[in-house]
Amino acid sequence: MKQKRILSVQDISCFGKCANTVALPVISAGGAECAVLPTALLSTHTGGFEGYSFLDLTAEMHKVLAHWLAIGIQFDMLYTGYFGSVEQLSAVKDAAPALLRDGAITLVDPVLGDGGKLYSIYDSAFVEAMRDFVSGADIITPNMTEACLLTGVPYTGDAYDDAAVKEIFSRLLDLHIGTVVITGVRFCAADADEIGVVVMDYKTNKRMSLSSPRIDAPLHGTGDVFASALAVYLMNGFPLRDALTRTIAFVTDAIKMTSDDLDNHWYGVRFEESLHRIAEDCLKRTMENAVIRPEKKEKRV
Ligand code: PXL
Repeated sequence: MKQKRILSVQDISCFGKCANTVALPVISAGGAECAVLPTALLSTHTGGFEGYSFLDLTAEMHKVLAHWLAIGIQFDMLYTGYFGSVEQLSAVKDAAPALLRDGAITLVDPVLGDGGKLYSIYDSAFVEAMRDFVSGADIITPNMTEACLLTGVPYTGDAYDDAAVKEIFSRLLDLHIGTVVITGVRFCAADADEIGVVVMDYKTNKRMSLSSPRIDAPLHGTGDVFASALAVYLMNGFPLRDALTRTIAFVTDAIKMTSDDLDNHWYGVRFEESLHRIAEDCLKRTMENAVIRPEKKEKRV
């Protein structure tokens, strides 16, 4: 069977575990090939380290894309995260049609902010450009802050708010997105404190929520671990609900591991020891598909 190939467009934070340093191992564990188009090079991520270095890679991105287009490299999925500028968004949007194989999936994690605040490197023009960038995507994975920034719905916290979620889904309708997965939503009740996702599948016009008990460990990069796992589960052909359930189980496992070691591991998710879940799930699915559908001979590309 032909191996799937994913392009991950986000930064390389050399230390700290987020963006591409998470996407590479998580996607590889799921058996897909992961290529990277780095948007910036940072000494560490921006979530808690003082004095980090930052190299904007916009100029280099143009060169990498031009080279790939010239030699005809193509992908089965475009997966994007942290961008450094509006120019980077347009460069990727313009190149996407030629970079993607027929039937390719576009997964956009519209990194903009958290806790109700826009990250300080961004401004309203960037938010507007991100709104344009997410239009037409197959799946997007904003947190509650990002969903509010994309739609102009006032942010009232991460706790599930039915009216706000309804308004967000209604305002995103015009953007022709396949599925919106709002991440990091808290479901609190007298006897429960859960965290999970609220999903709108515009193709079927169905909504669903999935959650698991919340572990109190606010960790930078959790969204990247989540989006990378979801990307590779979808790439392996898991249906949406199944992919989300397995992604949540993986992230929960990794956060549990981290929270037991928070003094040492305050800067990111200790996900490595949970990668076997993704590897096992994806290998099993590949084997099942191989048994059900004997492989046709593929042309060499
Ligand atoms: O987790 C998203 C992310 C990725 N990369 C960098 C970031 C952030 C969020 O703050 O700062 C450099």
